[in-house]
Amino acid sequence: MKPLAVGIACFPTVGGSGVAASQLALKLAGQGHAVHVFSSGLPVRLSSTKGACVLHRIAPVTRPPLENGVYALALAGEMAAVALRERLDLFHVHYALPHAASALLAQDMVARQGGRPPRLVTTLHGTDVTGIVGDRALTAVTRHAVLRSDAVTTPSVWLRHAAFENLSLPEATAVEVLPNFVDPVEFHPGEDTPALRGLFPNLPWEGPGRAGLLLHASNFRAVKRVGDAVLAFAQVLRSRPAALVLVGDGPERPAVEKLTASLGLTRQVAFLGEQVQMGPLLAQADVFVLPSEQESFGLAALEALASGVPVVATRVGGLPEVVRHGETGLLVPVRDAPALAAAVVELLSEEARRAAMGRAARADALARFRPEPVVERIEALYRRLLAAPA
Ligand code: GMT
Repeated sequence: MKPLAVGIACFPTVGGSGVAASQLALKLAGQGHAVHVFSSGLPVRLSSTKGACVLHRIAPVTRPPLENGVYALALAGEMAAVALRERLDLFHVHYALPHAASALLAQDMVARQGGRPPRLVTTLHGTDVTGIVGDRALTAVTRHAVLRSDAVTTPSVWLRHAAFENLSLPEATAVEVLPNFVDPVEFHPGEDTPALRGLFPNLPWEGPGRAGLLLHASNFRAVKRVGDAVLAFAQVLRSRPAALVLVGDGPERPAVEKLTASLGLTRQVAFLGEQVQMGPLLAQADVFVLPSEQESFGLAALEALASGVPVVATRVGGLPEVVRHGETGLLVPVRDAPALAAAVVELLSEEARRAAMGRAARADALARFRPEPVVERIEALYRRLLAAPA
């Protein structure tokens, strides 16, 4: 079949939508499609795979009086220019705003210049739908962009419902659930590399009653409730020796560091900052903790599962679609550090059960979230749109 020319717009940061978009870009490029990525920087997960996709970096506009909010327009201009030059078949944008609005403008520009406007696929990711509630203007623009898209997808059934509700979409709107996926080669159970444990040389890492290694990774936004992981960890320490590794960076990090210090835990908690290679880190953990207030899917949790690590997460959003309670991890109420701690202690205390859950986690991640079937469905969606009359 004829290779496609696809333009993918996404954020470059470590947030889940940028990761999902980068993984898709690489898979599509690997199948021979021409993939153009539009972003304000090099998306982290694309950094080690130079050349597979063409990056169109949208520079910030700093010229007065245009420095405020013109990114979306600069993005539209570049998307239109590339679409005309490279004859793009589709735009696939990740995270509704500003990307879908920019794509609509780019489509219009292409048509005005006599080109064939690329079809528009919008993938909603989470806070683009849940974080704008109460903001009438942004809700209206998101709704418009969704209704004008040729296809709309969400990574979970939960987010599909939320999109209908929050954006007041007509019942007939086609929104397809296409889950995020995980690369089982990049994320796999590790040989027993002790690097992370080496950060805590005074803990007993061997024998019965050995210490447990907890890991959390996120963009440290308020919605992640990273402080709950620290509060729960303090309670875990009352039952067993353990260490907590926090990966990522973001607005809440100073507050979480302050909380850690105020609890006297600086020697048992390590802040690693942003990391590109998550696979080898995850594989060393005993339990992955995700205390989020909201999570449309929880890609970080899926990466932990694929690494053979059971997940203790909150029972919110799409997380129950990813983590099977009692089989691949444990789900607890949100804002409940004691429940989080009890679930972690339960897993750390029952070594054989935790190991069995880790195996089940890997098997389930491979059974339900392998890249190939999802990428096949995305490609089929693209071809369906291109076959339909414009
Ligand atoms: O807010 C974030 O966590 C970042 C956000 C993003 O779009 O960058 O993540 C969302 O998309 C991910 C990929 O689909 C999902 O795994 C996350 O659950 C989702 N985050 C939220 O819904 C809070």
